[in-house]
Amino acid sequence: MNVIFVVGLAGSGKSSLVGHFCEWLRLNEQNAVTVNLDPGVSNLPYDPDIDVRASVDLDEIMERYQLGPNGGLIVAADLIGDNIEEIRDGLEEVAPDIVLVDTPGQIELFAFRESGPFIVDGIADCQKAVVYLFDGPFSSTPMNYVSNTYLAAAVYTRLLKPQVYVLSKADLLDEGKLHETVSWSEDPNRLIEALEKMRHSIAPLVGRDLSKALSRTSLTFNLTPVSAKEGMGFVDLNAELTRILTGGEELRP
Ligand SMILES: Nc1nc2c(ncn2[C@@H]2O[C@H](COP(=O)(O)OP(=O)(O)O)[C@@H](O)[C@H]2O)c(=O)[nH]1
Ligand SMILES: [Mg+2]
Repeated sequence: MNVIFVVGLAGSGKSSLVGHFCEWLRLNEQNAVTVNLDPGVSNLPYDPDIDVRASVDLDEIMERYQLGPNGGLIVAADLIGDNIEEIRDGLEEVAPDIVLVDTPGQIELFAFRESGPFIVDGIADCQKAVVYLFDGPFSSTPMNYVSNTYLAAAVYTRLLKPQVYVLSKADLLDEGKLHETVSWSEDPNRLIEALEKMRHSIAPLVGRDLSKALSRTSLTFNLTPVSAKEGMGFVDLNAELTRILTGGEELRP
């Protein structure tokens, strides 16, 4: 069994990717299942095989602790850790080859609370990977790209699992933008060039220093364009995951 956690900023397309990629895997005769770990979601674009909402009820938490939606989501995220045994047992029973895990809408509720790494460790004893989503339209400006790269690095320091990087919603980018954004992940000099073209007084300086730091720490990676909506890029994503899960890759971002 391989467990793949899909992580990214709120709205970056995690749930859509989990749903459509799972369908694609099944069409390709893979034994894949989905797990929803978002206690706050009301409408999912797929029907999860295992759903944390069965054991963590956001409305009930808000009522019991007299919390608003934000406080409720924080308590709910922490409670997922307490329910990890149930999810673990569910997975052992189904025994799939691939588990796609949809994580809570807000990235900090998963990656930056104690429960996140605890869930990653406790969900199963097997190979695990993280798919980190760079929201396509958001990440196609150089400054947003830089900040998202740092966030991806921060997620890595928290979860310590090999990461695969996806440029999501690729259907919303024209071909030029798409190639340019992907080129920044391959060559920090391209990113520095793009930052220098910006007409802002401080942003290019800050961005340039940050991107130089990125290149010094070898934070270059493959950014795989994917559109969950159009089913584009799944072959490449699958190849990246296979490479990282079976290739004995070094654990580095
Ligand atoms: N055009 C386009 N829209 C997408 C794609 N993936 C997600 N979306 C839209 O982006 C919004 C957020 O998606 P969702 O999967 O809920 O993001 P999450 O908050 O990260 O789980 C929704 O309106 C989706 O329909 C995609 O590949 N293409
Ligand atoms: Mg979601």
